[in-house]
Amino acid sequence: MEMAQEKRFNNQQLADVFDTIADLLEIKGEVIYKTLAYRKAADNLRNLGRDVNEIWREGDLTDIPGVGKAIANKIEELLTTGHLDFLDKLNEEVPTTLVEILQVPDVGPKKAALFWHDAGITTLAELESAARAGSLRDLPGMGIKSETRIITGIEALARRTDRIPLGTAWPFAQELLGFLDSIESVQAVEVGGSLRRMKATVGDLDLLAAAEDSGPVMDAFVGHPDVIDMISRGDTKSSVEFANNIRAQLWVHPPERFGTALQYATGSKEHNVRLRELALKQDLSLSDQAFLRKDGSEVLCAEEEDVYEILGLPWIPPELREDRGEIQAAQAGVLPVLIEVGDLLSDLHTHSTWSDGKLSIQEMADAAIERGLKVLAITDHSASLGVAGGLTVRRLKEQRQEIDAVQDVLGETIHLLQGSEVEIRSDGSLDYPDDILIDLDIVIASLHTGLRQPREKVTQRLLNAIRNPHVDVIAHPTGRIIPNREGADLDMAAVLEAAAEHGVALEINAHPARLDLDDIYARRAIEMGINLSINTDAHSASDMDLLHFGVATARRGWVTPENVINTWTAERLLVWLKSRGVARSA
Ligand code: DGT
Ligand code: CA
Ligand code: ZN
Repeated sequence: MEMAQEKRFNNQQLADVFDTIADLLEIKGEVIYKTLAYRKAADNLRNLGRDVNEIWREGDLTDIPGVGKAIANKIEELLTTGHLDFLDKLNEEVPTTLVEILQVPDVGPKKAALFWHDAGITTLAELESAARAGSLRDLPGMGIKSETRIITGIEALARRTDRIPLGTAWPFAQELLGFLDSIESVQAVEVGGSLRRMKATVGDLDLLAAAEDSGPVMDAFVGHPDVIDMISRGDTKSSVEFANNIRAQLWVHPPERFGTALQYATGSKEHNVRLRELALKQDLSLSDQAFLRKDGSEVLCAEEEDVYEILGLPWIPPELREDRGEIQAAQAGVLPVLIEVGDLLSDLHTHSTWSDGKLSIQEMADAAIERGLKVLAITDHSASLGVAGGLTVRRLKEQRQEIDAVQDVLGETIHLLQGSEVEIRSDGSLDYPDDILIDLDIVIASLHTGLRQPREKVTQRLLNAIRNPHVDVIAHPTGRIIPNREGADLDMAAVLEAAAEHGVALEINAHPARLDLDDIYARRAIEMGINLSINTDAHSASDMDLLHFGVATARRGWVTPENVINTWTAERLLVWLKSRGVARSA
C-alpha cells in the first residue's frame, strides 16, 4: 500500500541520491573535491530538521546550507519529475549497483573501480563469487590476504542484517513519540522493545500510546506522511514501514492497562518469560492486557511499577531486562543503583581544532561548562594519525600554552586537562616517547589502524599500551564501528586482566557508532574491579549530547557511579591521575 504517493522524495531519500552520485563519481575516478559538494548537500539534507518539500514550496532551496544553484536545480528536478537526468547519464557510464560493494569493509572507490574494470564485477554477489573463486588475488594491489578479507567482510555484511543503529533509531523514535503525543485523545506515549532497553542496535521500533479509543490513533499512525508501507492495521497493534526503511509497530491500550502493555512490549522476551513464571506461582497469568485470575477476573495495571509489585519485585530498569540475573537480584533486594547522566562530572576524551575537532579549546570548554562539567580533557590525536591532523611534539607543546591561556580566562569554572589520544602503532609502540607522555595530564591510548591484525598481535599491542605506566585510559578498546566494522579480534580476557593489574581505566565510548566497551564487557570489567571511563569523544558541541548513549550502555552492564572515574570530583580525579605512573609523581 502506497501512502506517500504524491510526495516523491523526503530529505533522507534526496540525501541518498546525492550520496549515490558522489559514490559513482568517485568510482568513475573524479577528483575528490568534485564529489564533496554532493556529500555536503547529503549531510545537510539529513540534518536539516525541516521538510525539504516545504522549503521548496515556500522559499528558496539555496537557503539550505551546502546547497548552491546547481544542487538546488537537481533537487527541484527530482521533486518535480521524480528522476534526475544527470544521474541517468552517470548510470550509463558507471553501473549504480557498484555502490553496494562500497559497503564491504576495506573496499573504497579505487578498489571498486579496479574490480569493475579488471574483473567485470558490478554487483556485491559478483564480488563474492569472484573472491570465493580466488580470482581477485591476482589483480594489481591485491593478494590472498586482501581477498580473504573481502570474503569475511561480505560475511559480516550478511550477518549485520538490517538492524538499526541506536543512534539512528533513538532520535527517529523521539520524533514519532512527539507526533503521537500531539494526537488529541492520546494520554501517554512511550517507547518499548529493544530501544527502551537501549540495545546498541534494534530490529524495529516498538511504540506505545495510551488512549481510550484506539481508532483515531491508529489512523494517524498509518497515515503518517513518511509511511511508505502499511504492513498491518489492528485495534491494539499496527505495523508500518517508513521511507527511511525503519519499521515500527504501535500498540494502543486504554490508560488503565498501560502498565501491563508497556511492560510486555519492553521485553525482553526472556525477561517476560521469567515474569510469567512468577505470576503462575500466584495462580495468575500475565499478558499485555492484564493479570488474569483463575476465576476469569482481571487485575489491571496502569503503571509498570504495579506489574512488578504484584510479582513481589521492585521496578527493574529496562536496560537490565535481559534475563541476566536481574530478577534474582530484584528478589534479593540487591539491584544495582545504576549510573545516570547527571552523575558524570568530566569528559576525558574530546578533540579540538588542534586535530580533527570542529571547535577551539575555548569553545569546547564553553560547551562543557554549559553541560555542567567540572573537568574537560582535550585529547587531540597524536602525530602518526595524519588523516586526523595528529599533533607533532612541537605542536603539542604549543597547545599546552593555549590550554593554559584558556584556563586563565575561565578561572575556577572548569578544570582543563591537556591530554592526548595516543595512537598505538601497528608494532605496539606508542606514538610519543615516555618523556612526552609524562608531561601530559592524562593519556588515553587507542587503536585506529591495523585492527585486522591476527588476534595475538593486536592483543599484544593493547597489552603494551596498558602496561605503559603513563597510560591512564584505553579508549574504545575493540575499535568496532556500528554497523559496518567489527572490532579487532582481541583476547578480551587478557586485556581485562592486564587492565585490572595495571589499574588502567577502560572507556565506554558514548558515540552511538562505537558504544565500545559494550554492555557485556563493561559488566565483566566492573566485576574484576576495573575502573571505567564514559566519554563522548566529542569533535563538536553537539557530540557532547550523545553522552546518554554511553551511559545507557553502562547501565546495560550493571554499572554504578562508583565504577566510573568521570563521576569523581575534580580533586579525586586529579589525585588518581597524579598517582598513575611512578615517574609522573616524581
Ligand atoms: P528487536 O526489535 O529485534 O531489537 O528486539 P525486541 O526486544 O524489540 O523484540 P520485538 O521487536 O520482536 O518485540 C517487542 C517486544 O514484544 C519484546 O521486547 C517483548 C514482546 N514480545 C515479542 N514477542 C514476544 C513473545 O513471544 N513473548 C513475550 N512474552 N513477549 C514478546
Ligand atoms: Ca523491537
Ligand atoms: Zn577520539
